[in-house]
Amino acid sequence: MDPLDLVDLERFPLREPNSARWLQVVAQARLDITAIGAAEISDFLTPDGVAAMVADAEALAPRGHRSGGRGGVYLEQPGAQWPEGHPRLHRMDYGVSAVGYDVIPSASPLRALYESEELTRFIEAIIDRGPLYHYADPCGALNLAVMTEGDELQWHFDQTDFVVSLAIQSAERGGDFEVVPRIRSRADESYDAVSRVLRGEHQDVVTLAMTPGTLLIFEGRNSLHRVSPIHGVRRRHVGLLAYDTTATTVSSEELRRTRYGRSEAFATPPVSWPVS
Ligand SMILES: O=C(O)CCC(=O)C(=O)O
Ligand SMILES: [Fe+2]
Repeated sequence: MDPLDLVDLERFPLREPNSARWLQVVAQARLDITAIGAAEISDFLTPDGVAAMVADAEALAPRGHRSGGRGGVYLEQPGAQWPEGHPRLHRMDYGVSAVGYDVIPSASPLRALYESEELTRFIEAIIDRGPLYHYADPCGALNLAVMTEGDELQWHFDQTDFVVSLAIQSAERGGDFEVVPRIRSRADESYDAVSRVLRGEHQDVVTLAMTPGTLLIFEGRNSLHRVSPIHGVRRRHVGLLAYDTTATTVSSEELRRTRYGRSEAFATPPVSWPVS
């Protein structure tokens, strides 16, 4: 299977880098990132492409490791130095299941698309920060994030510069990707504005549609974001495609244990699941 066959190549000619259309799509995505910190490339996949990804995601979902509990905005342990009510101390419920790269078989269309050279070059051109590499972590390079009834992701800032996600299936209700673009900067944490969002003042919140088949390139370091609670029986599936500007970055063992339930990756993806 050639994973590029799942992409709408007329609109997004990944096989023709530097063609006029390719350059136009890249330029538009760059403008969107500059303006709002996100480029939403809708209908990146064809309808058949979406269907193939949904079937794959449903088959992979049982391989996910569920994590949940109370999570903070800054993805750090609460420090004693912050006064009561400070956003650094704020904790909210989260719940999500993550299927790690090491358990995604090479026949998976999601994996094949992630590993395609053409997609990497396309994203590299949009990000525009020099050579881009697949994230070197054996679990974290590619994830399928599966969310079911009651799951949600708390308001947070990412610890990476950008994340690339592929919307595969939406929940029946909820599961919205909500963002306050550029609420903070390197120079200004904007704690007051962050506190207002945490208190429920949502006038600056935008919801990104994430219709199935959308490729989203998102700068999450300075844009506060969350996934609202999921309702209904249909699972929400999102592929999280990780890249880095260095070839050797990996996650800590602790992060692997919390997110995937194992600190050592499988050497090859297990054929059947559960592994006996
Ligand atoms: O599932 C999503 O759409 C976003 C996930 C996210 O924000 C994250 O993994 O940091
Ligand atoms: Fe995030």
